[in-house]
Amino acid sequence: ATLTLGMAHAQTPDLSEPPAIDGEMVGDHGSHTIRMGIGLAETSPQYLSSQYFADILAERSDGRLTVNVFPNSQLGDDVQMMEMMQTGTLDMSYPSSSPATTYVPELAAFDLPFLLPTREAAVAVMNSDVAQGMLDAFDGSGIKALAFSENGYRQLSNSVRPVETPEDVGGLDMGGLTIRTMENPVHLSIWETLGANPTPMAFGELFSAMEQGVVDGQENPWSTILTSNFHEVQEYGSETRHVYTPFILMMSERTWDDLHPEYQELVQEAARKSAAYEIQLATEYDDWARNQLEERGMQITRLNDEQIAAFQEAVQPVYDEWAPEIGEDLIADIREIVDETMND
Ligand code: TF8
Repeated sequence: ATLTLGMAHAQTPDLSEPPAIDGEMVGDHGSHTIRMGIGLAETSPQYLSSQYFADILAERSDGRLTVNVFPNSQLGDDVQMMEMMQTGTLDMSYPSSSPATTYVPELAAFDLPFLLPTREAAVAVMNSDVAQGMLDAFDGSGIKALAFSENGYRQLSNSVRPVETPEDVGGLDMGGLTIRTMENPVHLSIWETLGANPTPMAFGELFSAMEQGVVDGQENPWSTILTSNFHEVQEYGSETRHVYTPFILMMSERTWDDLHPEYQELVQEAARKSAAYEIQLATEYDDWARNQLEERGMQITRLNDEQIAAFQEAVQPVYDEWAPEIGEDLIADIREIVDETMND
């Protein structure tokens, strides 16, 4: 039992329980079974908060609204599952904002490196009217975007060498690292600018690509690296925190339109509550997962302010290239929200 308990504990920190489910029962407007596909493992904040979302719906509808959550990218990757929601063959998913820029280009603001210096600033932006405008911009696309939550600060990992500086990425005479990126043009630009060879790839293919040496490295939050067991094929980690990526909780518009308005209100309320809980879990996971990765033998380089500044300076051309495309005003609005949180 101890070993089992130990093994179970190995993949999750002592996480906060979700808030008690309160609120009125909704009326009887028929029964619905909702299929939801997500990318990450059952130990991830993404999965645990999705189960809380399901529990809220079940409890407040007296069991008439059932959500079945399928983890580990088993129903497809982020891009495929968004297409499946558009055509109505999947009811819900929880992709990163980065591959969703094909639907709402303004989301690419979140892919600008080092734009959100603290989690407080990132949460303030995700809770802002600017962010709500991005969610509303999905209307009519076949996807109803319900809420932002935290995928998190992205960290670089690789199987070749420790990375402390941009030169370690580009390799100079050693040749640039081949880094898997999400399917997002700003991320491609970041790693090209750093002298790497960026390779866009679906998350579900990443583990075997690293295992076979098709790519040298990838970048994701520590909790994803741990819960997806990337440490088994990645020796080196660098605490770059180069991008803060949100998740977006989404429902097919076909599924949404089939729901009675009272059910729609409950779905929206449950989305906001489960997204807030997900951010809490992601926060509790972050440093703990990094420490767990070190305990499992990953050599993690923490970067000091000067080393981070060197990366910030090295990726400035990404802003020069993408700010006009994304919108200087939008970026200014986001920076204003960030500044307000930093001045408190
Ligand atoms: C990535 C993303 C993914 C998440 C997950 C599939 O690197 O960070 O880990 O979107 O839901 O592709």
